[in-house]
Amino acid sequence: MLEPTDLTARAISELRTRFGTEAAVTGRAPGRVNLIGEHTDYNAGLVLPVALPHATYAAAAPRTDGVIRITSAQEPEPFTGHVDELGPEIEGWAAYVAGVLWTLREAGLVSGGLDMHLESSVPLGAGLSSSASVECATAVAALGAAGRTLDADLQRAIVDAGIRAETEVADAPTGGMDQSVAVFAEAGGALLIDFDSGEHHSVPLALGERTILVTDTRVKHQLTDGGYASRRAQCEKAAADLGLSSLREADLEQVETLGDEVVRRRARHIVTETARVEPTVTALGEGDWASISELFAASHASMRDDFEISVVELDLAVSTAVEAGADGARMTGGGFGGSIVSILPSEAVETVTAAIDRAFAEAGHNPPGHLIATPSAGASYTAC
Ligand code: GAF
Repeated sequence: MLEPTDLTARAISELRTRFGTEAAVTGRAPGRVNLIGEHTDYNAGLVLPVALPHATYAAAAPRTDGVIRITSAQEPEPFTGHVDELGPEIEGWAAYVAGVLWTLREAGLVSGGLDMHLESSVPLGAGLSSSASVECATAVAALGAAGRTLDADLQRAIVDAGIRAETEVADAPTGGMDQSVAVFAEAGGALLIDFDSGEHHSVPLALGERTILVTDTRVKHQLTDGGYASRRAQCEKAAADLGLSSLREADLEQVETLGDEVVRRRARHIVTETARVEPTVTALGEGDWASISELFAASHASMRDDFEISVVELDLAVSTAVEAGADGARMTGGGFGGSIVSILPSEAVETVTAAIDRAFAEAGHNPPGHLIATPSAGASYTAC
């Protein structure tokens, strides 16, 4: 099991070792697992993610000379720059950290330099939003170091800064779900976000003796490698062909009139997936596991067949989880690798994880990783 270790103390001591600096503030922002509503965010649709207990931790100290120095436990090269010289051309991993400092500076929210060190327990490339957790941990720590109070306006600004860093600096044309849940999630609930109205609220989960299990297939996924962007472009084409501003306004009858067969299937996924989100909220609130089983199965089939973002490892993990006793299982996140999410009786966790491990070994796949997704809180900072 991949444990959600609190890495605050390590971030503080690494900041001291690497820079000789005492932390003024520590920030934390979680990864996420999406329960349902996949690729619907950039189609003005609904999503239902949960914040993981696994998070990125940032320790930071402000500097008066404008210099920015950032290190990460997961990256060999430090980033060094000056706050007045940040721009959208920042490359590599620094796009997610220095990129956010640039977008925060553009928004007039930070103006000084800082030293920062990052640690993370969110698995990388697992479709669990490690990038957004890095962006939001960086932002919340930088804003804390700048003496800002984390109110609703500042939370919104962090989400926007993270989205801009990801889309304009890292060149990943993502939709905003990951940054929104990294900031707005409340412990114990899932976050229902409507990307048409911009509203979000925490919804209760009647989990009782049920567990949310995440299985990382260890097939690395990238949001910058073209597959994600091509799905987004096909959705935009479908909406344009139908004369709509987004697929949120489309119904199935309209979708079936689309001439291009591939574009039609992509649009069908978005319309059916959006329609599955509210019934999932109801079923989770009532502990209606039979409905979860059907909704998750339909969602996975739609991503596999209509949206074509699944891979054999994801399909195997899903079918094995269900055969071994999960109520429901589906791939989660951007796809082309990454993780599945299952909901299952807590007493079945060992049986299900062992069955997936065995199935992967028999198929010759790399061993998967498992974690328990206890619904956690969004980003915050603490003064040292
Ligand atoms: C990735 C993106 F970053 C999100 O915006 C979302 O589109 C998701 O894939 C798919 O639901 O995590």
